[in-house]
Amino acid sequence: MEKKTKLQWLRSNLDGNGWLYILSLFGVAVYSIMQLTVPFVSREIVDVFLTSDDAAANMANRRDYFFFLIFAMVGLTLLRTTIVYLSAMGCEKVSQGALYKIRTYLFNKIEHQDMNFFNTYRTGDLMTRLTGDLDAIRHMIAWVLKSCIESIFLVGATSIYFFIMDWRLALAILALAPVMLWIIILFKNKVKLRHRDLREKFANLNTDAQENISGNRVVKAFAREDYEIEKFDKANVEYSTYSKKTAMTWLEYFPYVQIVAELMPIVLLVFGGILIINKQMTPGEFVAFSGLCWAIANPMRNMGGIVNEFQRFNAAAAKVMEIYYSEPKIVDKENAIELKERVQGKIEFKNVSFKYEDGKLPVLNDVSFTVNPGETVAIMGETGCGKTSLINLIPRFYEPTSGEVLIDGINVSDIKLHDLRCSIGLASQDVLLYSDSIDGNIAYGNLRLSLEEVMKYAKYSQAAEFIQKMPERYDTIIGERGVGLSGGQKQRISLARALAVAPPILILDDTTSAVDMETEKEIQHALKSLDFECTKLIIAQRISTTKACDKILVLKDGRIVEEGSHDELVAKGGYYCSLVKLQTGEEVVA
Ligand code: DGT
Ligand code: MG
Repeated sequence: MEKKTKLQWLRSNLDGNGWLYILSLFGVAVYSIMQLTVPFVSREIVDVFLTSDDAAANMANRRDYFFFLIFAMVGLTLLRTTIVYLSAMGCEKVSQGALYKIRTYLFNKIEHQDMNFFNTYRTGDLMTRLTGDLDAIRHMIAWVLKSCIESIFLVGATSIYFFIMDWRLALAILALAPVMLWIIILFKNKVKLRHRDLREKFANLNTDAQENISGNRVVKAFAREDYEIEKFDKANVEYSTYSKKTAMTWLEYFPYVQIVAELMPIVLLVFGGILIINKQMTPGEFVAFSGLCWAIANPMRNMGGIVNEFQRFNAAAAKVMEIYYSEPKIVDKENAIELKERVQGKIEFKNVSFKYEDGKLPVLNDVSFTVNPGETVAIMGETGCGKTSLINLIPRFYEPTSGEVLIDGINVSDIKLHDLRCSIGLASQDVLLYSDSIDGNIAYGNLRLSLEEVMKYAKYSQAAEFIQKMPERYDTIIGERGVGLSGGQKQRISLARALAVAPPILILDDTTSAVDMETEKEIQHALKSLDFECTKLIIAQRISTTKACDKILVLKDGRIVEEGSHDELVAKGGYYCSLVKLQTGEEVVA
């Protein structure tokens, strides 16, 4: 995708409301210029009906004109108010539309990112991009650009009007503008970096809060509340101090802006006075000048706020655009193969090596093995030897550094990601259940499932019994992150969820580690009599699980060091054999 500047990017996201926005900003320009109409009409009233030599005669003879001016003043004010209202409504509508569009797009982008993305970005930071940063962008459309146009047109129109009335006085007043502009530029440069840092501090604060809330159980377990409060307070103080510092930046410059603004009426009084004394200017013109002095001074004063918001937008847009233009590395190839029929379930690893992008050492080294359709294969090995990393390569959560992973003889990187992942039922090591009903959690991968079917899968995973005892059975809502269920219960629901898609390939990552031996035995038994064909790859630590498998792979430091059936490996007398002895208590092998 072609990369755009921040403003171009903003324009491209106006979501079909581009013309409404242009019209609204045109309205802003019009009502800004119209601010001059009241002083213009007042000047005419003062000149013709109050101060001229024949004011009394004019009032008597040109009464109609007098009333016309009064009505014009009222009418124009009403018209201006209407335009102000409509323009503000227009800008608000456009900004909300753009906010909705960008937010939807960003969420979509995040949903389709690969694992590396989630390893890189912290949740709190992503949340900041989806909330605070997006609000700064909405504010840009609804207020900042509008105020900018307002100021430019008001100053522009007033300057022209001043020049028409008296170029000498206009020049004297406007001579102060470049000074003001210079101060604003100095401020802009300084506040730019402050906003970037402030935004970072805010993201840190959000990350701290998010990690703490989701990790509240660990905090409680270690009674670390005070420590966490102190840590959060530190981040909070830092953000608050920086916020103040950023706000104060304008106050550093404001006195100078104020001095320049205050100089305007003085210049007007001195120069205007001289011109009136010399009869080079009418009192009406002087009234118009002094009545409009604010139209130059105020926008200049407001420029500080506008520049401030501009820089906030800059910092936020940079963060949002980073996600907006980010592309996942793991995507469908151009001519990716669609899996039209259910796969047979053959899995092959051919000389696969793998290293995490941010990791230093390779996790898998030249791993080769084959699992035939319908087979059950166990993967064993010490903690950290690379079991989870290995199975993560099958659904393409990561790509091998070298070698190939194949399903039914097709390289997984050639298969459409959606079809590939729909062919795999995965119960991962870290169980995450949604704050939804048990029914909803089990049917997550297949929402068309009837309650009867959900119950069938719950039976396979030995979850049916405890679910029946729950207050609302399958309608019971599971608390956040599965609070309210035991570890083993969560694992069984996660297993039911993986089974519920009736996948041709089932991958279980230590799924029964928290389940008692008796229940585990029943699960093993149930897995043998599933009512659909499926190849099973099971990571397990217990011999009771691996014993009946067709094949067992033993991993050590990312290499397969033993491969064979239970009996073959016992006969071999290696790591597996020592594990058997250790777990059955026959003999401890050193
Ligand atoms: P387990 O579950 O404790 O029995 O261990 P395994 O065998 O499932 O180990 P695994 O595959 O999770 O980790 C293998 C190595 O890779 C280990 O040294 C930790 C490292 N590792 C795991 N996940 C990541 C990751 O996301 N990024 C990086 N850089 N390293 C990782
Ligand atoms: Mg693991």
